[in-house]
Amino acid sequence: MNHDRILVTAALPYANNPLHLGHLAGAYLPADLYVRFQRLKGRDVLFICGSDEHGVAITITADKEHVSPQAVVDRYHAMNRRAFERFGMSFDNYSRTSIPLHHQTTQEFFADFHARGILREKKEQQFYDPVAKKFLPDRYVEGTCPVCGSPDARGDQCEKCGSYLNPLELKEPRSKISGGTPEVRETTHWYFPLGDFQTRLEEYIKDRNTREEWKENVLNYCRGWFKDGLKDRAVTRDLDWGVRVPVAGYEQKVVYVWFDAVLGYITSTREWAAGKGTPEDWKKYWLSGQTKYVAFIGKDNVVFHCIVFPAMLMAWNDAHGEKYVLPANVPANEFFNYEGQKFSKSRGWGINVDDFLDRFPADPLRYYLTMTLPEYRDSDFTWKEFQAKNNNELADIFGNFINRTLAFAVRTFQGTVPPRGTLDARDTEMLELAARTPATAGALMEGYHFRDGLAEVMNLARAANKYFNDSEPWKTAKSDPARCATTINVCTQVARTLAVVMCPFTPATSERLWGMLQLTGTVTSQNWDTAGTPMIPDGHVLGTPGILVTKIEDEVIAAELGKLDQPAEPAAAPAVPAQEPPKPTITFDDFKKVDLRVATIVAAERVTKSEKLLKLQVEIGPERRQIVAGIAQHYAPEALVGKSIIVVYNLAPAKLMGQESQGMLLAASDASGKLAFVTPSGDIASGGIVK
Ligand code: B3M
Ligand code: ZN
Repeated sequence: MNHDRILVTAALPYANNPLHLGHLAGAYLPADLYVRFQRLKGRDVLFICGSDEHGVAITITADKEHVSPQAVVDRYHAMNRRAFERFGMSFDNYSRTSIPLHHQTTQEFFADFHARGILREKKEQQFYDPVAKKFLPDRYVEGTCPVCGSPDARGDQCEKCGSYLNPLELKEPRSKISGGTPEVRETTHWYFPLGDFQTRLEEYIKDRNTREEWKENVLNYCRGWFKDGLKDRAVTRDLDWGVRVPVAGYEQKVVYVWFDAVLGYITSTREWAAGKGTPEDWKKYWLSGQTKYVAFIGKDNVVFHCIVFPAMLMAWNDAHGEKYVLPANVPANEFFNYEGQKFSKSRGWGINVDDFLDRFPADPLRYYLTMTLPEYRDSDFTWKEFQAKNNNELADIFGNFINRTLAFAVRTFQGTVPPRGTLDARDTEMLELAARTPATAGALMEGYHFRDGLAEVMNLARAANKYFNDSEPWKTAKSDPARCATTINVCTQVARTLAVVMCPFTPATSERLWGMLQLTGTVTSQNWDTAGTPMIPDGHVLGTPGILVTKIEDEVIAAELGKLDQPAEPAAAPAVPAQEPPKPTITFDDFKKVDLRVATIVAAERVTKSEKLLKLQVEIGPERRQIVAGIAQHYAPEALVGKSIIVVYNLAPAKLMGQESQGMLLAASDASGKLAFVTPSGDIASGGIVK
C-alpha cells in the first residue's frame, strides 16, 4: 500500500505531573523522530497529542492540593505543553480532554455503543459514603491493609507493602471524602464486551504484524492478554470529574478515563481541522483506508492501544459506512530510569524536562536520548554518559567536522565554496557514502530503529572527519590548490547532507548549520532522499561560522551529580543485609545438580485469593512453563512481561494455592524486606545455561 498519508499519535500525558526525561524516552522523542523524518520524506504527516485530563490521577492530585481538578489540569497542561515545545516536539496539535469538543466525541461513541446494545449493564458491590451520598471509586477508600496491617492502605493498593487490593478487602475502611465508614451497596456499571472482539483482535494484530514487524515486547503483552482471555471491562466510574455518561439514570457517573483518553486523539485531530478552517479535514486521516496510523506509547499503555482502542474502533466501524483506521503499528518503548532507579516524583528522584532545559539546550538531550532509547530493554539516564555523548560524539565528531570545514573555507577561500575540480578515488568514496546515507539511515527510521538510524548518520560524520584528515587540505592549500579546493567543496556538500539527515535528531542545530551554510529556505523544508546529492554551486557564499555544539564541562556534571546525594526527602535507613548463618560447604558436584536456566517471562497474572503469588508463563528456549512465585507484593504483573529471569529448571513440580508450578524463580532479598528477582546482566537468550 502506498502510505503517503501518515497519522502519528503520541500517548496523552496525564495533566497532573510535570514531564520528566523518562516520558521523553518512552514515547515522545521516538514519535517526533519518526514524524520529522517522514516530513523530510515528503509525506503528508499529521502529528497529534494533548493532555489527558480526566480520571482519579487528576482528582486525587486536586484533593491533595485542595484545588479543583480544572485548576490542576490547567496548570499542568500549560506546563507540559511548554516543556514539549522547548524540547522541540513538532506536534501539529496539542489538545486537551477537558474541552467540550472532546466530551462530544466521547459521548458520541458511548451513546452509539449504548444505543446499539453493545454495552452491558452489570450489578456489583461497592462502597458507598452515606454522608457524601456517593459511591466511592477504589482510590477513595482507605483503611487497614489486610496483608501488612498498615493503617493507610488505599483501596487499590497498599503503598507500604505494595499489595494490590480490592477496596472491599480493607479492614476498617473509611471514606476519603467524609472520613466516615462507608457501607457496601449494590450499584451498576456499564461494561464494554472486550471478550467478544478477541478473535478479531488476534487476527488484526497478526495481519498488521505481517505488513511490518511489530516489536516483540508489544506482541508478548498482547499474547499474554489473549491467553488469559479478554474480559468485559467497566467503562463507567463513580466520579464527578470526567465525561458524563450520556444514558438516563447515569447522571451521577462519568465515562472511564481510558475510554475517553484514546478518543482524545480523534478530538485533537478534529480540533486541528477546525482551527485551520477546514473542519472536515480530520476525516482524511481517521476515516480513510489510505492512512497509515502509528501510535507511539510507553509499554505500560500497550493493552489500551493494541486491544481496547482497536476494539472500540471495530465496534464503531461495524455499524458505520465511514470506517476508522486502526493502528498499523504501536511502537512501545520499555522504561527509562534515572541513574539506576525509577523516576519518582514522591521520592524526588529524577529530573523534569523544564528543569533540564533551563540548564542545557534540547539538542544534546535529544542526541543522547536517541542513542540510549529503551527500544528493546529498560535503559538509564546517567549524567556522565550524557556528557560523554555530547562531548565525544555530537561535538567532537559532528560539530568538529562542520567547524573545521567552515573555518577552512573562511581562511583559505574568503568564505566561499571553492570549485570542485576532478574527483579522485577518496573524493568519490566520500560523496558516495553521503549519497547512500539517506537510504540506509532512512530504512532504519522507517522500521522505528531510531538509535541505529542515528548511528548510521553519525558514521557519515565520522567518515567526513577522516576524509578531511586524510585529504590534508592544510598541505594541499600550498602544494595543489585545485586539490584543496575540491576537498573543501566535497566537505561543504557533506556538511549540507549532514544538516538534513541530522535534522530529525537535532533540529535546532541543523537549522543553525543551515544558516552557517547560508542556504535558501529552511532545513525542515528539504528532501531526505536527495540530501546526499551535491547541490551547492561553486562560488556559493557561506555565512558566518560559529561553534555548532558546545562542550559540557566536568564541573557542570559534577554539580548535577552532587544534587543526587541530597534527596528531596529524608531517605529511609539503609537496609542491613540479612545476617543468616552460612550454610554448610558443598562440593562443585553438589552445585552441578542444580540446573539453572535463563527464562523470559511472557505473561504474568495474580493468583486469585493470594496476596503473595504471581503466576508466570515463561519461555525457556523452545519450551513453555508455568511458574508460581511469591513476588506479588514486589512486582506488578504487567511490569514483568519481557523480563529475563533465572529459574531452577530441574526442581520437582509443586502445587501452590492450587496452581501448578514447574520450577522456581531466583530472587534476592535483604533485611528491609526488599526483594528483587535475579536477571542476567547482559543479553542472554532464553534457555541459556547458568553455571
Ligand atoms: N494518560 C497514561 C500515561 O500518561 C495515559 C495515556 C493516555 S493515551 C490515550 O501514561
Ligand atoms: Zn500492606
